[in-house]
Amino acid sequence: MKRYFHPEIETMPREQLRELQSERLVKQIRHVWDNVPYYRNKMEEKGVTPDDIHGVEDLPKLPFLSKADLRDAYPYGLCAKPLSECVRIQSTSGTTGRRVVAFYTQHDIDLWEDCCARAITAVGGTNEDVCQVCYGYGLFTGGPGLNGGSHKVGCLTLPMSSGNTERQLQFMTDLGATILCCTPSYAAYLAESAIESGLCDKLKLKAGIFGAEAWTEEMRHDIEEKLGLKAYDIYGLTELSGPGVAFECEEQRGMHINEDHFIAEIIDPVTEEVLPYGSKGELVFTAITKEAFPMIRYRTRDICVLRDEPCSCGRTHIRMSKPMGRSDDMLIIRGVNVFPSQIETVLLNNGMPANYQIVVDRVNNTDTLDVEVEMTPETFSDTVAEISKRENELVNALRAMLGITARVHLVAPKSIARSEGKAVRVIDKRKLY
Ligand code: DLL
Repeated sequence: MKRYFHPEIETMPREQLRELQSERLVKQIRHVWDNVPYYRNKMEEKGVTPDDIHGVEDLPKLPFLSKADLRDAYPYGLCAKPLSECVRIQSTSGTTGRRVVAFYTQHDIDLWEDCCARAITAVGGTNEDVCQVCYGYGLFTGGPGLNGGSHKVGCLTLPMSSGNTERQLQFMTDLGATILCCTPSYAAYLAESAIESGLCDKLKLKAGIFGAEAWTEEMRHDIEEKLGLKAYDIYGLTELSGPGVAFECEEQRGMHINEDHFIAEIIDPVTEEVLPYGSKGELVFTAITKEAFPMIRYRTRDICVLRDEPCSCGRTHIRMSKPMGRSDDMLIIRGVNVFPSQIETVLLNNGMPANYQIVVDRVNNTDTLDVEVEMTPETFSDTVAEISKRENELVNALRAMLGITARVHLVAPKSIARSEGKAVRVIDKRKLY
């Protein structure tokens, strides 16, 4: 069976890989300097020019890039190719105010799909497989990325997109899907639905490629048992192309980073000092092959550990642990990126006081979002009908801002516990990290 999609690259001796990275980095820095004034300004501020960059060892000389920079430069400010050469955009699963828009040339899409093809091959995928992709298609990168990878491997691809569970199960059983790609929470939901409908013995699934949100080892075992497959993790973010930045192999112990395309560093999120492999810190990536949206030292805000110990699968690329949290306050709820500050904005814009609490939980493998808001003494005397009308207005306003539905509970004044230090705005009961 084919074990690697790109054997020479995936098993390349580390020294040679570093040389390749250095060569690509030098070229990439010249590319952004010449084509993106935003990068040039940031580099000039730090007193560094392309002449100072000779290889990977010079990476720490370069300035970091953050989500704030992306917002600053929105929409075209970080695009490094003329629009006539760009063929696609994708965007984060966030919201209006905070959306990240990433640009791709055809070459960028090709390399991204290669990364996803490596992930599919690593779980045993070949042209004999039927690959059901139930990540969302459209602006979200999950569907298009895995779809492209599946084509490259030669699988029969079922471009299902998300939702419509009954139809998913029908195609899965009728067409004999062998590989399932979706978020881990949707995989768990599909498993439960398959059990309820008595379809489990009709399933032919052998592997699942699950990512885009945090999930635990317990969840992995549960999904594996219920769907009768091996469940593999996959990591990525829109800014860097999408899924396939890193993926798990048969060892299922950490995700190999596609290091010929992405150089990974771990930093202390406060001091910004680069930490050695094995330390826990914030993951920073430099994309060394992307043409339209290069990303130099991009701070992902994901906290994790990098390990360079050899892997029994034969791949030489380093592995990252599952993300263990974030160094900002972003929540991922039903696959959508949500910042507590957005919820606060909606509440304040709708005349509510800033006394609120956000409660996130996972019930029957689906994330729930509850927002408790204190009423003012004046509104507290309203009738039940008026209060419920108010709650519905807030539900609609939150949906417009976040793109997902929250339950809103108006509660009595002063009923939310006050904190002596920082207010506890978010209670995340999911225990994912
Ligand atoms: O979630 C891309 C993706 C699609 C990855 C499909 C895997 C599968 P964004 O919407 O930009 O892109 O969200 C990126 O999601 O910074 C992490 O915080 C989180 N994330 C992604 N993969 C994982 C994972 C896609 N395997 C943000 N485990 C990232 C935990 C993940 N968190």
